[in-house]
Amino acid sequence: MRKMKTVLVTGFEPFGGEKLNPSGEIARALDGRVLGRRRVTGAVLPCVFGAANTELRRLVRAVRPELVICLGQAGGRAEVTPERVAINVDDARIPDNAGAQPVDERIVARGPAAYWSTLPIKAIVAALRRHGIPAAVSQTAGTFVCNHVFYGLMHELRRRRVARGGFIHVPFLPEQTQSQPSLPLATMQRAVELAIETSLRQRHDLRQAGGQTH
Ligand code: PCA
Repeated sequence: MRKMKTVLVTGFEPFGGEKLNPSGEIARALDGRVLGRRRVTGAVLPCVFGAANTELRRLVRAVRPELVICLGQAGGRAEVTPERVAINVDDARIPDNAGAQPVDERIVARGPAAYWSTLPIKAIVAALRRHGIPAAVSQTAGTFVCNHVFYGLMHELRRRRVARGGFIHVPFLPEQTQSQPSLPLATMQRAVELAIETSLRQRHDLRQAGGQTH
């Protein structure tokens, strides 16, 4: 029997004084699941510049996934937001979980200024909305550890034509906040399942206006 193809989903450990990170919870919940005839490996990355990308590279090389979706928490956002582009800069507003706070540093010294997501981001937004889940394309993943991992992922995948990947930011969980927007874990998990299924089905993105916010 041929080995089942794989999908890698990563999230992050809590950071910035939080006790939870929805992205890590989703990755843990999806670990071992079979979706669209692919086995999902879910893993939690440290919220640490450098170390997060070392661990991600190790996972990509070990799992050899055909699809990689990295997740992160974007507190304050009300929608599930597939990111359009990763940029080659670390510029931290707060220290990471190891106390590092890089300012205006390149992620890859001779790397390009940016990489596009290779996920069908607008098709994902459309699929989520069809299922009643708030979703929007985001134009920036920021300049903290999430953008760092998104850029690191696309740099690692740049020569692997078969593997596609990208990044999706998710809102807070209801347990994390009383005043900010949030979504239940089950809804966000469903959103990521739909994003995986849509990405596997749809090689090229939809070309349609609308759906952008951030
Ligand atoms: N969100 C942070 C880093 C880890 C996470 O979940 C970010 O948006 O950069």
